Amino acid sequence: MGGDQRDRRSEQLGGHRFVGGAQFTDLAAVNFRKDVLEGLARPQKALPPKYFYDAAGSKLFERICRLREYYPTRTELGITKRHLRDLARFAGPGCALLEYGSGESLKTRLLVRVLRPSVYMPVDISTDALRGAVKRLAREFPKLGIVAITADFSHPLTVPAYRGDARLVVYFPGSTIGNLRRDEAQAFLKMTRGQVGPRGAMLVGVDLKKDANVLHAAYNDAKGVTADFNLNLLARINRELGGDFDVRRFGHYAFYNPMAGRIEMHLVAREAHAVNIGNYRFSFHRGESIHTENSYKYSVQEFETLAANAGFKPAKLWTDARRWFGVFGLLAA
Ligand code: AVJ
Repeated sequence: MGGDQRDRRSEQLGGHRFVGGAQFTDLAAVNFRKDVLEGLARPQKALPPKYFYDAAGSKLFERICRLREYYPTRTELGITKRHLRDLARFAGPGCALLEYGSGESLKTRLLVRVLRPSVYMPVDISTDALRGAVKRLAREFPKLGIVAITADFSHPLTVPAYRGDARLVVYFPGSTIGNLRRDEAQAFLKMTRGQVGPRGAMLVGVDLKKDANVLHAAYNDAKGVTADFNLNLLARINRELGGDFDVRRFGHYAFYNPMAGRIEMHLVAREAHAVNIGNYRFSFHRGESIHTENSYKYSVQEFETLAANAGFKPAKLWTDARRWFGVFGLLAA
């Protein structure tokens, strides 16, 4: 490809394109490009995990959730089924239910059936995942008002004014909060506390600390689905930003860091080489990693302290017999 052609191609792929003499800008694509270029320029190369979830990544994540080794989804679903009435009572019938990172929304369908919220507002970074989930939900609950929002929960969101004076309850299942550092998680809880107001509440699913071997297996499954999920991030950069990553030159590496209390996922270069993204070039040493995800694990005590510091009263805890996963019921303090 000539230099000229490549420049034009990277311009189109960077989130801007020219159609009929007008410039069209896709802000999500612009942000993706900016975050990737910034992340790969750091001494410890890093990519934000929110970019895992394009259509292919969302499918791979759904496969992860069904893996024998990946206990969180199954465990949280079990807790939710077992305590459905109690969870609904805690949220209060007729509440406005705002869900972050709704994804497939299997647990939500169960909760909605019993809770009967006045309005359901799912927020997800993946429009594809959101569309699928909303379609199923609308079919099952034809009278339920649904306001779906494509957004990234790391930035404050203005809650749509559709809820009247219904109590606002934020539902944040799936241990998605684990992707945030502890300080970010506290800031997120504080922001949510501000959103729900003095009568509001929050239901949040949190993966709990446990035997490191159980954690290790969950992020190093035998079928390699987690590896494919991790590597898809590079393939996505190739597809959407015109990168030339050779995914075979990277290996999936995940481990539990007990000091930090988190699983870390990395993509490790198998050999020294360079990668181009548009006009940018990034070189890798043999064994150099891109840090792609943190998944923080909490003790019950740690999470309750975090919630209390954010202005919530930790009022309820639903958990499984092994205490592997916790669903915390938080009330505005
Ligand atoms: C969606 C963030 C909860 O941390 O377990 C699964 C993502 N990464 N396997 C997690 C994930 C690798 C997942 N969360």
